[in-house]
Amino acid sequence: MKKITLIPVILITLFLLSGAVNAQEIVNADLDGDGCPDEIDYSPSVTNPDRIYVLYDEDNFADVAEFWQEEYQDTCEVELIEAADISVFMDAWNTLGRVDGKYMYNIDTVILLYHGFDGYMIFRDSDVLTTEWLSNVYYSYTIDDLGPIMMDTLRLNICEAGTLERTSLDGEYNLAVGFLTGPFDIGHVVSSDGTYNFTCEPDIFDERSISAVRGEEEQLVSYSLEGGKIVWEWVEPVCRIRN
Ligand SMILES: [Ca+2]
Ligand SMILES: [Ca+2]
Repeated sequence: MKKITLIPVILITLFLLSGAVNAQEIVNADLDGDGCPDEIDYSPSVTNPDRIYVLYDEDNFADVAEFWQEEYQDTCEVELIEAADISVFMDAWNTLGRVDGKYMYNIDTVILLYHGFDGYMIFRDSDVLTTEWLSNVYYSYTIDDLGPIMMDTLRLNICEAGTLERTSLDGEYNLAVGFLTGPFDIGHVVSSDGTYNFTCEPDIFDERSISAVRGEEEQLVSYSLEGGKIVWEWVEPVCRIRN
């Protein structure tokens, strides 16, 4: 009598277990292979279009933001986001690529236009965002306070954000390495070893220029991780000074 009642119980248990496995597979599924799991993908059956975001200090770099929009708008949709206040910046960062909390866009590139110095970037009212090793000195927020994000390239158009002296693994990271090794998934971080200089003449395109300058040399560096190790290489600026 007992055996007869056990059989359906075993069958139901097996059915539920197989259902649980299938449910797990469904949770992890990425139907369109765009890196966003179906459950958080706004359109799970459509590959998310690429988008470039420019987050910038509108008090100081509004013209530079327009330059970047013009530079890229023919190849990719570019969205400018005014974020001179650090609270606005953090809220914006945490929703990049998303609509109603779900991913609609693949983040190709994020460009940050801010004043900065060795190890931190500066916002309105002198708020700063730092790497962890400076947080006791200039405490405002650290990179690790930002939410997780996935992107191909992060461009830090910020002075001293990519100083080569700050690339060791002892924790005294520059901003670029801080972002690269932070709680994010970023392919490359392009930044400057020295002062980041942008001269911009709005009426004469040929005199617009972008360069990272230390003395006579341009010093743009691209950082990436290979097998957990930080590697870097010099890269050309998007456009050069034209005299
Ligand atoms: Ca997907
Ligand atoms: Ca999709």
